[in-house]
Amino acid sequence: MGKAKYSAAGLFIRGARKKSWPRVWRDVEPKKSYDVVIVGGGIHGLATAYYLASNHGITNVAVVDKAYLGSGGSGRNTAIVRSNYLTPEGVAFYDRSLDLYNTMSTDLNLNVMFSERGHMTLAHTDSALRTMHWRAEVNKLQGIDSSVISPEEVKKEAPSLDISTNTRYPILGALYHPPGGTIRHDAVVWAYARAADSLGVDMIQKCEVLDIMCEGGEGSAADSTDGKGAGGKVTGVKTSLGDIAAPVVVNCTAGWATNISDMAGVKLPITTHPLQAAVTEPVKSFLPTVVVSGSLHVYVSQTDRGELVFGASVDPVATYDMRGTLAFTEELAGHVLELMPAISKMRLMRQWAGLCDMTPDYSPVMGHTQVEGYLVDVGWGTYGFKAGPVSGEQMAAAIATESMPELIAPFALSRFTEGTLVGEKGAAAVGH
Ligand code: PYC
Repeated sequence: MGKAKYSAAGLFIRGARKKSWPRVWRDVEPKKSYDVVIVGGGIHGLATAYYLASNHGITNVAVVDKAYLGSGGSGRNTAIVRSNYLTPEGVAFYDRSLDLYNTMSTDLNLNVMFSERGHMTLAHTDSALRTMHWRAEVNKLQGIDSSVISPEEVKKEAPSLDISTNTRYPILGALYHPPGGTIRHDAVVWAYARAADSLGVDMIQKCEVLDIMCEGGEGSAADSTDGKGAGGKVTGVKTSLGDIAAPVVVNCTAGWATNISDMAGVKLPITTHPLQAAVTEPVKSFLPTVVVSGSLHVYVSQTDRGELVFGASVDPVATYDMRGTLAFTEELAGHVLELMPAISKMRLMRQWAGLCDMTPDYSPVMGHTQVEGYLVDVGWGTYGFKAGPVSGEQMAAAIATESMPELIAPFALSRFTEGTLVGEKGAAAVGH
């Protein structure tokens, strides 16, 4: 039998002796110019860079991040994937992402631990049940495996749930979506970063964008109605590591999407709210599926290590503050115990928050803008992780072909002035 590259003892000795680990991607200084600069080193930015290089042969690309790769929403989400949305546009888009996630481990040669364990959204009221039926019908028409199931079937999928009728929020049924599940989110960051690096993309960490350089703009770009070019043309970015020239700059940030976009003179209809999450101590596996309760503002899944990962609604106040609050912990505990009274003795180990950029219709803003060469992939609200692969694939196509691919055309910024919103609030995991 061949010798493993790293035995457990070898790993320990390497750690103890502080031997240097081989780098998974290069540590580079920024060049003076690139064909494309991507702002934001999360899954969206890295995926865009990877698909630019792999699908379109555009490799003179830099991804810049003011912190480290995956330090924003990519490392803070609750790792849930699904495609059971409410609009045909949303379903088609997120389903393509699920396809890409399905083959990612082999495509990128790194195990992203996709656990296709099913996703169940509980209905506690007649109106919630009606929305679940609506979603199931939209889903089925698009060929998505999604249906409404009874409380008894809910119990079969998740035996720890209390389906008795004498509770404050009895379970009346659920939208069940077998292709949904969880994925190791850090692994997705590493997989895209390593693959992009191997194709020649530069990833530059601790490089903060201070301004977006443009030329030829007239008045305010936000006033323009006919789109591209009215606000001028991008020429590059000013960063904490110096100026970088580029004819194309892509905003793939979350949390700071509006601040970055303001630098290009493109106003976005986004407010930023923190979303808190928490994790328990590990216990023996007992929750085989992802469970979501909109009315109780909670979603939960059990990791392969046995911890329960919980998320909730976004905090009600727009802020960039990412401190955890006691109010969140208390509400979460109360709601979780209504669903699963048996876990009352489990200890919560950690809580954290990420920033969610909320748009008026709960759909993202993607594609070209009024400023030539300035593109956005922003406004992900609470859906960013699910959409990472398809966003990267489609944004890369938008850049390479200078057009709007069909899958993302509905998410153009112009929909807010044209009145063609893509309303996905009804598909949010929990009420926000
Ligand atoms: O929409 O499924 C969802 C979700 C899970 C966590 C945040 N959003």
